[in-house]
Amino acid sequence: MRCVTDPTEDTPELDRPDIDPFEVARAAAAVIAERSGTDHHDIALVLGSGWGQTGDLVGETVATIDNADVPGFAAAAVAGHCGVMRSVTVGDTGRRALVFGTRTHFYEGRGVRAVAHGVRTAAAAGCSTIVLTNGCGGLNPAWGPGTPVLIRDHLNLTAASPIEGAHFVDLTDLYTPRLRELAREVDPDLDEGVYVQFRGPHYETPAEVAMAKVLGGDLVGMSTTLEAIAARESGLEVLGISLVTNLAAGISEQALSHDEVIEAGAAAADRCGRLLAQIVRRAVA
Ligand code: 8IG
Repeated sequence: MRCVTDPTEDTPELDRPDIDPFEVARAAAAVIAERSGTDHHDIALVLGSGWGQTGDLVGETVATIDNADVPGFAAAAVAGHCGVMRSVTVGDTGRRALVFGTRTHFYEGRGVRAVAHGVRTAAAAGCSTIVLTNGCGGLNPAWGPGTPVLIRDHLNLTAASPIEGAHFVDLTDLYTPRLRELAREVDPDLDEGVYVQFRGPHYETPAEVAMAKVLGGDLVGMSTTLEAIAARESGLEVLGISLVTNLAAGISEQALSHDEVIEAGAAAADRCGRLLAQIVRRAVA
């Protein structure tokens, strides 16, 4: 595995002004096509915290590709662990899913292009739908650790956008209503909420969580909104699902025990895995 990249390289490739991020995404898609034996993927999944194992139920893995082998995915800023992406069959539908085992977070400091690169690569690989998952804090005390929640809308508090130039993308139905309905057909108990992306990497103060609540937020995390915006810019339909792994700061009277979170996470893996597999199957049907 060529996962360790050169930390002395001071400008991450994607960030250079002479680079076209969409061209790098096309180059990435070409590598994926070569390694996976198909130039067309139908749906992409980004697996966030707590979702790592859930991709396995989608179908058979046809190819596993080191991120470091794919243009734009090798991080100059972060040495070491790099993750993989997989090409997976979707049940017996004949469709193919591109499953990203990791994502680049805005707080990593590699810039918005690196954050959006997976999404743009998915679009270049032919995907028309992307499922963005994450682990997050919950503001609703009824959502215990291990509760999956559909993202209905978001508040992007990063003060950044993945879009460059005067390109005014409509975000009215960013999280496609049809895909949310489909998810609720699979699991009628799924609640919906507004996801608030903070820059991180620190968690929120209780006052910031209270602010998020006043603003209409239900979930707090450090990912997803910039990716969702980039996805819409690229013409993808977006489904967002959060896994509440902890109550947000100040919501619970006491800090949750780690054991409780682990337990809830393990119990949720099964539900989330089946949920994701069935959603993906229906989404490509
Ligand atoms: I897991 O409580 C997870 N990720 N911002 N706040 C933010 N991100 C998170 C949290 C949380 N829990």
